[in-house]
Amino acid sequence: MSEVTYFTHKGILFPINICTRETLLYVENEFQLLDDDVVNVVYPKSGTNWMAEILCLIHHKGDPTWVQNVSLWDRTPWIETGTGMEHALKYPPPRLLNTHLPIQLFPKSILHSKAKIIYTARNPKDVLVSFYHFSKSQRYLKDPGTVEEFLEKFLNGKVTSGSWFDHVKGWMEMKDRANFFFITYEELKQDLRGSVERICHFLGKELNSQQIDSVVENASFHKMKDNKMSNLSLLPDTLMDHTKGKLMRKGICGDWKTHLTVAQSEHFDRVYQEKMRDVKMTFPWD
Ligand code: PPS
Repeated sequence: MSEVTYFTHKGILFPINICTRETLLYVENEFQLLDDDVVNVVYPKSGTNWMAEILCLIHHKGDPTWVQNVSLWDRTPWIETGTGMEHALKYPPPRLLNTHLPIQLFPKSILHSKAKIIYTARNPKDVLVSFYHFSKSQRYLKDPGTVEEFLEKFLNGKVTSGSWFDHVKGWMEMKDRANFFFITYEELKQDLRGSVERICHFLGKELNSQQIDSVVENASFHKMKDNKMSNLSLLPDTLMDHTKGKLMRKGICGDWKTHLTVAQSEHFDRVYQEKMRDVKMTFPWD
């Protein structure tokens, strides 16, 4: 296996094995968002696949046939990757698209599109822990080293998709737009049904009570963990070493408490307060 390498595009790290500068420039400057697109925007390890599954189930009014038979990456192409973009361009509308891009690299066509954006954020300490574990299994991500080493990289934005702080702050500039919906992983965990109802309302989708029940049931951690179309177990061995980790790891809030020392957590808090001091919002983890 060749050594994992990243390249820097406009200050953000991307894995060389799955992204190219050409695709990133194409996505930013040429890719046309359509008015009926729904874009799932998420910093890595914050609930991307979960929200994608929810959106797919809503799209089919709770019928799980699609999510049980078509892989998640075919249902919701990851637009900043070469294969994801190829797939997005062939996708019959209405499209469901995924991205981890920070706002400054997002398609400029959003400025004149009514495409709907759903942004999911998660407690960054849990993101860090999830990212740390996932990095061990993904062949296109560098080995994270120790928790201490990865913590420093994470706090300094020296991880793929860049700084968590910049990502969240950048996207929060959209929060008052009618075509933007903000939710947290913690809200999904606390009240999945209520969250699904709010998402349906935002999307203008009317699902009856049984259909909502089916979305909730089929997007549960256990259903997704057992669904090979959603749990990444079908990812080729060239991309993922399945012996070293799983996408559906724990799916809980607060796992950081079992990984970070008191000193690491306090250090994290200091950096968080400094970097987020100009943000006039409160989050469930504050
Ligand atoms: S990725 O690889 O960046 O796209 O990862 P992402 O999907 O954003 O995040 C993976 C984490 O989300 C958890 N997950 C879920 N939690 C609860 N319920 C459901 N249905 C669910 N689906 C995915 C997954 O377990 C990862 O979190 P950790 O903490 O590692 O378990």
